[in-house]
Amino acid sequence: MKIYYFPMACSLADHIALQEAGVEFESERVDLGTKLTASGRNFREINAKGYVPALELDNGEVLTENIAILDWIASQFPKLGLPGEMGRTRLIEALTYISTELHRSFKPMWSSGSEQEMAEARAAILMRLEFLSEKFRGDYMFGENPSVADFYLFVMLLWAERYMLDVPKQLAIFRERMKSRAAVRVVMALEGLI
Ligand SMILES: N[C@@H](CCC(=O)N[C@@H](CS)C(=O)NCC(=O)O)C(=O)O
Repeated sequence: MKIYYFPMACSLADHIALQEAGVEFESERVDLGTKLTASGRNFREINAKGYVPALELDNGEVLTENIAILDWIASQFPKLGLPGEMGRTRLIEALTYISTELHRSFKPMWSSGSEQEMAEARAAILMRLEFLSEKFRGDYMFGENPSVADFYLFVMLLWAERYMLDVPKQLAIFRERMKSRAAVRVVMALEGLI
C-alpha cells in the first residue's frame, strides 16, 4: 500500500500510524500546488479531491479522509485502536472532534486570515486543546498506549508549535513524548521534518 503525503500536513498522522503498525508500505510526496506526485503522476487521478492524505490499498482501492483512513488502519491493526464494545465508537468520536473541530480551526492560520480571524482561531484551538487535555487517561489520550487518535492530535500540536501557541502543559509533554517515539522519528525524518 502507499500513503500520499505532504510534509507536516495532516497526512503525517496516517503516515505515522502505518509506521507504528509495523506494516510494509510505500510513501510518496505530493506537491499540493501543482498536484503532481514525486514520480510525476497527476495526483487528481489518484484522489480527485486533490488533497492529502490518500491511501492506495494493495487491491488498488484508494481511501481518502483522515477519519476513514485512521479508522481503517486501527481496524487492521487493533493495537492502534481501542478495545471493547464501545472502542471503535469512542475512537471515531475522538477522530471526528480532532478533524471537524480542531483541524478545521487552523484554517485562518494558513489561509492568511485577518488579525481578528487569527485571534478567534487561536482562541478556538486553545479551547479545544484544553478540552482534550482534560480527557487524557494516561500518557496517551486513552491510556498507556497510543491509538490513531494520538497521531492525529500530535500533528495538531506540531501545527500549534509552528504558530507559537502556548498549549496546555500536559499536551506539551505529550508532544515531546510523541516526538521521541522511534516510529515517529523515522517518519519525521522521511518527511524532512527533523
Ligand atoms: N477532509 C480532508 C481534509 C484534508 C486536508 O485538509 N488536507 C490538506 C493538508 S492538511 C491538503 O491537502 N490541502 C491541500 C488542498 O486542499 O489543496 C480530511 O479530513 O482528510
